[in-house]
Amino acid sequence: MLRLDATRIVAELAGEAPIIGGVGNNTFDLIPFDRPRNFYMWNSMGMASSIGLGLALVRPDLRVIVLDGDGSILMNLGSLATERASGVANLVHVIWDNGGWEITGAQPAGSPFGVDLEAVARGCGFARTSTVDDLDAFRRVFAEAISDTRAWAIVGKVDPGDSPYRPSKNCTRLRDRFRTSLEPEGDGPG
Ligand SMILES: Cc1ncc(C[n+]2csc(CCOP(=O)(O)OP(=O)(O)O)c2C)c(N)n1
Repeated sequence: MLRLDATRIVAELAGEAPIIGGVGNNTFDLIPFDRPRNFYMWNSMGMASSIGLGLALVRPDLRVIVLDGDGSILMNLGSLATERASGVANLVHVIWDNGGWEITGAQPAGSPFGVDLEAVARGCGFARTSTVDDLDAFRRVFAEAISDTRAWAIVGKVDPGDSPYRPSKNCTRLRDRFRTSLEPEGDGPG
């Protein structure tokens, strides 16, 4: 499964849900599906889950999507436990598993050594989890997750390969556009 194709499915099904992109490729492949409610995180490896959790807790009226990387969640593994401990219900945490840190030279990490991130999420208390490795299965599972009322963790097995896309490096503008899009009646400056 190509991460870009799976990200397209997320964008198609997201509706009003804000999407938090994780470091590097996880954000970069969101760029073709640009919208004010996409948050493009630069460099803060591992923090997409924490940003998504904070947003989900203050905005229980929205489902919040996190697009994470396997290498990133390994760096902030405790955030899976924090998500459950918080009682959050409106979070859909997608983890793209390409077997390591692709963008810094494809150093292997996690699944090539037997790490099962879905099992980790389950062990942290997620009641709704799935691991999928093709687009049809991903579409089915993601559609269920986005329309559910419980928190989900989905591990999407994706092929190696870096994204060619890049967001602006004006982080202040990215933040402000995202914030404005979440204000009542706000759709952001576009
Ligand atoms: C604290 C920290 N360490 C290292 C990096 C460098 N870095 C940026 S992206 C990345 C790999 C992220 O892996 P993953 O989330 O699995 O995405 P992938 O590159 O595999 O698509 C690394 C090591 C960083 N940005 N921050």
